[in-house]
Amino acid sequence: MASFSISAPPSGSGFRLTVSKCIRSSLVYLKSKSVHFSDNTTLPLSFASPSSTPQELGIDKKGNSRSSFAQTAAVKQFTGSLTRAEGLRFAVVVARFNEIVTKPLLEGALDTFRKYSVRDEDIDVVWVPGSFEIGVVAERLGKSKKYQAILCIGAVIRGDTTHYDAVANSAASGVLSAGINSGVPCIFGVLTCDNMDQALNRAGGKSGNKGAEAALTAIEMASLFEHHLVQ
Ligand code: INI
Repeated sequence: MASFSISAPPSGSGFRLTVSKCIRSSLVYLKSKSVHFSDNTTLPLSFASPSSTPQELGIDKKGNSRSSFAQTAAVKQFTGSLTRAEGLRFAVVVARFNEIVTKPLLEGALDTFRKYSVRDEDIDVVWVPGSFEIGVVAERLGKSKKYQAILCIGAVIRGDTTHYDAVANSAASGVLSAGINSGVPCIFGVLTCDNMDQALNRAGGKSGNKGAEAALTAIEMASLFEHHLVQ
């Protein structure tokens, strides 16, 4: 715990307060208290809030701050929950291009929604020709305000032409714009891979299923917006 010591300077005209262990955060709020000395003088002092434990301040047993942002009881923190998904509505926009990859990504996403108590009737799936078309549809769905999050699924696989970069970049900026313009979280579940092997590995193969992971992100963001942020 941080400790303080007080000593009278030679002149007796004031006191010096020494913080013997350093609290690095400037977010430690001080409250008034007083200290009594053997010569009957009383010095009003300021300390951290009495309820501020080292843990609350993010300080470990050696007195070091865990992060540069010490937490205080006064700071509210919000995070979406994965356990309050029932009743949330989702749209999934999925590209038909490279369907051998996007279908298992979609299945992974739907399995995850079910596992986290999202009802089938609260999920709409919209198919589009390729990843390039995802953004415009996601934005329309977002603006409908029927859904708490839009999950976007596609697979862009590098070929011999620069088409890959154009499609991959357009898909990413399209999904980003859709979220910003509609005010509804639009989740980027579009794989951008060097080859088909890599893509299949990420669609239920040895690297997991990125569709399932993106569905978790969708639930967390939907919950954050629905339960904590003013629409
Ligand atoms: N669409 C994809 O989703 N993935 C790709 O890898 C891809 N490549 O490589 O061409 C692709 N192209 C189609 C594109 O998304 C559009 O549907 C098309 O350009 C028409 O606008």
